[in-house]
Amino acid sequence: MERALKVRFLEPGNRPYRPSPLNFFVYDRTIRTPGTGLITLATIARNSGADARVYSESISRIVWEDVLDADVICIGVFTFNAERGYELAAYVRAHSRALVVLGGLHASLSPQEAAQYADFVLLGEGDESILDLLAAVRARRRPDFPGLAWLDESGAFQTTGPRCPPLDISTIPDRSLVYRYREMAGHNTIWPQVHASRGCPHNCDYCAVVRHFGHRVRTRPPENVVEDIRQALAFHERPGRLLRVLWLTDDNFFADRAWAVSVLRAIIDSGIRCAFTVQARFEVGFDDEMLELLSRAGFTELAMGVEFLEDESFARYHKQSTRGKIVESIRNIRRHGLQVRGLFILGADDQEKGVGKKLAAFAAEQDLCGALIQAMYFVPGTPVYEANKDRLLRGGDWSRCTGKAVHFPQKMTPAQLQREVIEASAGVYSFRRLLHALRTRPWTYKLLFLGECLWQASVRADLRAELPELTSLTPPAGETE
Ligand code: B12
Ligand code: SF4
Repeated sequence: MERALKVRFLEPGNRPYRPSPLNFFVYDRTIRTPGTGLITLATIARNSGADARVYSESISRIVWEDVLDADVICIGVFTFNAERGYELAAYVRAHSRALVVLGGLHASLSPQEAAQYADFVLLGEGDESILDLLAAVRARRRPDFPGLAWLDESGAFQTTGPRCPPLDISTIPDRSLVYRYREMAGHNTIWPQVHASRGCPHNCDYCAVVRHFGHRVRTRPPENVVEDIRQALAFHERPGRLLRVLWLTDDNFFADRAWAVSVLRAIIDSGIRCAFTVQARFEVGFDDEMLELLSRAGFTELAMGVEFLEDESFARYHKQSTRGKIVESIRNIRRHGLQVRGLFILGADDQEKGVGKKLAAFAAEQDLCGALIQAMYFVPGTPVYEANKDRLLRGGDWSRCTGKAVHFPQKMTPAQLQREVIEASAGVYSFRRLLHALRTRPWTYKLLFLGECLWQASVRADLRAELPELTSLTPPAGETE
């Protein structure tokens, strides 16, 4: 009998995995939740008869003895882990005879760059193309289907062009395919995640997600989503877990309203009990029926893409929001008993010194339960990249795209921008706000806020350590500070 095709999937870390006491309270330093995308692809490969396994540097080291004799090695990269992904690809090419394939958001948006490190880049979502790839390898044919990119013998870039996004996205990721995931699943900083829809009808200038997944919203059947939720929760049920939580990781869960309602009803009917969180735009705050359903389904929090504080920035980056609408929306969401977390971007062209303090004041005024604060980053393929590609630090060191300053903004230096991120974080996660959270919030949110204070202290320490180096940078030619 012919041996099954051996396929190994690698998820690079921004920083590779390292056991550390920090892992117990800092969610993204040396451990993180493995992404569901690559696990979905491994599940599809396994279902097609391949011997498939995933190594995620979010939770373990890579066992090279198992990887290097594979037939195909697939590496998935976002921007923040692209440098490490290329490093892994180069290592594999030097030490293995496997076909090396790169894919994921960053590789798809920067195929010329990624093609230098792999035999092939697979563009877009891989749910269907992975099967075409494995079929070609099994038949010992050269892959030839839409959505491929590579460098030919002369080093010239070749591509078969983009590929239509898959319509059937209902494969439930088999998390047991990830090496050591089960052992790590008890960490409170690792959250069960389910991705229930893809695509967003909006067009914000800084958003790479919409360039990768497209404007057409594609959804999974509600009962399929519920089954995934059930499996994700069961998989993470481990001794030591303090919180029964789940993150619906969709970028715009409410984009297809009728579908969102049917998913929430299906969750309610299933009797599943856990604290859910999901990302949301401000519009949901004006939809009382939806907010009612969210509460009944067990949602405790909405993570809102607030992004900016000024109406000039919303207009400049084509984010269809205003500060007034956001404030009104947050008030109504709070009236329904849900917490609101703010997702913010600093470094817009209109922003200047002092914006960090303003952000912290906004979080206090709106009583946000937490915040993710990031300096703007610039992914090839986005309008902000085109407008700023000559203003990037170090010609685009992708590994810094974790919230650090990566460009020369119009009205600040990179060091000043990084200081504003530090100020904002220190203000949102101040001692006063901690006391307020301990006094007023439900116990889950007391615990979360405490954990997030520790996490943000570690983020600020990293940002501060870079300030002397950032201060020494000179602005692009023709500009003075
Ligand atoms: C869940 C999530 C997390 C989780 C898990 C991350 C993970 N490992 O995936 C956690 C909480 C850990 C996380 C952390 C961060 N995240 Co995050 N996260 C997400 C989120 C919301 C969903 C990811 C997901 O499940 N996607 C759905 C699946 C189906 O898509 P996928 O993984 O891309 O996989 C598909 C395709 O891309 C393709 N594919 C993928 N790999 C491969 C490989 C091959 C070979 C092939 C053929 C195809 C292929 O096929 C897959 C199936 O269709 C995304 C937004 C998004 N929509 O992706 C942001 C996102 C990935 N995060 C982002 C960021 C910035 C971060 C942080 C830096 C935030 C911060 N400041 O701390 C950190 C980084 C942590 C670190 N230091 O390493 C950005 C990345 C931007 C970029 N250009 O890289 C995103 C895109 C959000 C955004 N709005 O911009 N994140
Ligand atoms: S609404 Fe969110 S997901 Fe949609 S384009 Fe804007 S930032 Fe991207």
